[in-house]
Amino acid sequence: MIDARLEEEFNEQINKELYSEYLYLAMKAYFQELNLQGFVNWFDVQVQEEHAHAMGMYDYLNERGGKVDLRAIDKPVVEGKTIIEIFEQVLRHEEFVTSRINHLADVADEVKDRAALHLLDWYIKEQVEEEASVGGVLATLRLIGEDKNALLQLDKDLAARTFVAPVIG
Ligand code: OFO
Repeated sequence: MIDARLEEEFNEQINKELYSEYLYLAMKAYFQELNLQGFVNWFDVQVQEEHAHAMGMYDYLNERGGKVDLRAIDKPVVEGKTIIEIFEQVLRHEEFVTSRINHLADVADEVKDRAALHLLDWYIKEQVEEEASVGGVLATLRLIGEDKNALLQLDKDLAARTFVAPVIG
């Protein structure tokens, strides 16, 4: 049986992961308007990954005899007005999620839940990858500046990203 405090933290994090899915869906729409299909694809993969992250915790709560308690998902706010600003927001968001996952691991540590810590190790590694992947796109965007041809080349590169269902835990 899972500790009640940890159960609450997992439920809150399921909500944050579903919010991430929603936020990236909103950003995908921004790139659809610009007809940058590689960026659309990049966000589409991001959307699917966030859904998988939420479901990993959902399944885990069920497995551990916890109760899944779904909450309202906030309206996603795309703050950026330019492509770079959008990716800066993505990076800030991922850093926030990393801090949330670290907090969950702290709680799991406090209640001595080793199984949860093992699961959260996967999420900790995933966040390192997420931040690196977003940081990589952001660095390229900064190099590109106003060069439209280079932007179209990046769009082509991002079209190659594919979703691979993660094996969580
Ligand atoms: Fe779920 O990793 Fe992004 O938010």
